[in-house]
Amino acid sequence: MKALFFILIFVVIATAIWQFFKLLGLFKKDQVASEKENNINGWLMIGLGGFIYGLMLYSMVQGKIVLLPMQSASLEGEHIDNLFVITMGLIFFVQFITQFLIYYFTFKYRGIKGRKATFYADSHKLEMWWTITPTVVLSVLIIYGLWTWNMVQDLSTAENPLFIEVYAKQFQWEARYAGEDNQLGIGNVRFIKGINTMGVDMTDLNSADDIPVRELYLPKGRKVIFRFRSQDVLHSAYMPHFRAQINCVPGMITTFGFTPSVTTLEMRDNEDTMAKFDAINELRAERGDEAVEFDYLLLCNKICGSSHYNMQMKITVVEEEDFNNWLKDKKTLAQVLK
Ligand SMILES: [Cu+2]
Repeated sequence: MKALFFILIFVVIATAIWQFFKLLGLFKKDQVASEKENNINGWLMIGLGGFIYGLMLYSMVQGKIVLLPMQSASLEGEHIDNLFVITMGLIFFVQFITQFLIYYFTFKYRGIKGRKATFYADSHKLEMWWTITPTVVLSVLIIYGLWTWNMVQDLSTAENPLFIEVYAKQFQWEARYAGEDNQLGIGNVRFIKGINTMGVDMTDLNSADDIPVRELYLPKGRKVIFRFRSQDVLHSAYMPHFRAQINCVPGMITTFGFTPSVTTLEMRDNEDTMAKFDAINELRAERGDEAVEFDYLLLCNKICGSSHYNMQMKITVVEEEDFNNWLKDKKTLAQVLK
């Protein structure tokens, strides 16, 4: 397969070089393309247009199973989905028309004997419209995007939010809950020592009751405010089902918040999710891998080194009561580090 790929690339490059020298020859001999050549090129453009549209439809059908579940698992994610659908819908609409015009006009105005190009200097009216229309449309999109982002990132108005710190390192995630006081103690890479792997400052009074964990449980319906740190290089905390992503930057704290709205069990009952998961499990079966069950995931979305692909943490969304039960027998940092 690889060899075939290299041969194909070689053939394409060789053809390009051959065509280039042929073009140089045309200049010398002052040649003009024949009627037949013009027609071939015109029809080839129509063929290319058909191929592009075909490819587009094929990708839409084939790519369906790798898309996320349609239902956002967080309240804020619904706004991000709206933004995404509107933006993509608009792009789709515009490209559909533009593509058609590009291929059709190249065909329609191909070289024909006796036909001359019209000299058309400029039209202020036309230029005004094709400047104003995209400006207005793009401004509306940008303002809508900023409004959505500001609303999603407005973490100050949340009532009784849950605070969680997520710590990124090559190549795993660690996390801690803020504990009883709901305040996270200070963390800094300089405090990393022995099993204090998140570098929590234990002289900070807020640190003692923090609860270190290796997987995340989130309560449905309560705002969760994450703060992210990184130990070594740039990572990106990506929780696709909640439509959340933000960089984890060494020496810096970034934040993101969302309200989980669908429990893991509810998502497993969702038909759309299951249809996608069945398709994925079929592919896994073909490769001899065992079937997996749907789970929310925290993934790294910045290529951060050789095991980047495997940097993930399971997230389980449960009802508030189950969440409290899960958290209550976890050891605090003071108990772990004692
Ligand atoms: Cu990473």
